[in-house]
Amino acid sequence: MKIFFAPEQLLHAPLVELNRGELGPPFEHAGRATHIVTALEAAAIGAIETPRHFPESILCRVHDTAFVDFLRGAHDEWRALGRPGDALPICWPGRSEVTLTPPESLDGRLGHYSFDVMTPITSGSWAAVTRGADTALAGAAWLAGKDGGGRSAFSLCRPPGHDAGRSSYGGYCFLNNAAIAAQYLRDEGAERVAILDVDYHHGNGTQQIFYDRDDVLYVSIHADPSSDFPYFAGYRDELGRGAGDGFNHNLPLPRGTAWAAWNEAMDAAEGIVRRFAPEALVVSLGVDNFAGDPLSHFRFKTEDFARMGRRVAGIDLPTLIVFEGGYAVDELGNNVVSFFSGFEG
Ligand code: SP5
Ligand code: ZN
Repeated sequence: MKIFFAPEQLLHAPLVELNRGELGPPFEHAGRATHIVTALEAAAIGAIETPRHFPESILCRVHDTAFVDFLRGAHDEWRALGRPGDALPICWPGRSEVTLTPPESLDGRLGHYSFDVMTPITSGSWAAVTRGADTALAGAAWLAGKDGGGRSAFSLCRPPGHDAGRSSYGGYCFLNNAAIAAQYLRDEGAERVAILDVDYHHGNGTQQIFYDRDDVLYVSIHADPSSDFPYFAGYRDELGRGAGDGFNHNLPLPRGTAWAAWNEAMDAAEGIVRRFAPEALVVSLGVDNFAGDPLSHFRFKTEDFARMGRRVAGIDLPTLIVFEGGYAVDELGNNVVSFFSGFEG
């Protein structure tokens, strides 16, 4: 397996996360990535390559330029105001007072661009997330035959990306790595690209970015948003809009779901992907379906990720796997290695 990982991704290091009304240690931390790197090396899944740098303008193929500018400067602005620690939002527009214009105040813009309080902007966030995008792009370039090339790659991205929208961040995500990679594959000549999202959570950002389009299919299997984050998107009746009508598919499952029921949803997802006849597949891989995950409520065992990997390989397309969520830190490496043992097996 061709694996890409940029160590600068460790520079995003949130100090705290608000959980159940208390500030505690963040669930999304750099140790997630280092555990996976160690496990991939020990299992000899493949050599880990540092991605090259891609032009920043590529980010704006799926993200709003003003949003990208905001992310780049937000923590410097925060410090210039004499504030300590991480940049966090304090208020959001109410439903009746939505404005499309970002306010001048930094606090106004933090509320304008974010959708939750659990995604702090830290001093190293910009370096980390741009190198995360490079990590995804290097995998896409590998599939496109730009830098050598092959039929599959793993982009070990961290922090994750699938909750980040065209001009919104949240769910621990800032730049949408999978969307950036899918758009790159389109720009390099793939007529149709499918994104299959198997993270426990719905990828509301990816859905939003491609919601009006018929050239990038989004299919997601995830926890029912009526019980789980991101709560406000990921329902079965969200099927796309305009030209994109019929090119977005959500397969929500109840808490407690184990392999068998998930596997049945995967039958449906695979059918949707196959009917679309894409030239490439981007997989948003979260391993937060794991029974021991502290944020999640599915019942996957470590060996179920090998089954998941085998199902993904069975779709039989050029496939880029982009890492998303998974918070049971001590088991993350085993679960990712299990996925690749099935994918390559
Ligand atoms: C990429 C990804 O996996 N994003 C998901 C972000 C989920 N945010 C956490 C939701 C809040 C869960 N409540 C915590 C319960 C802890 N016992
Ligand atoms: Zn997740």
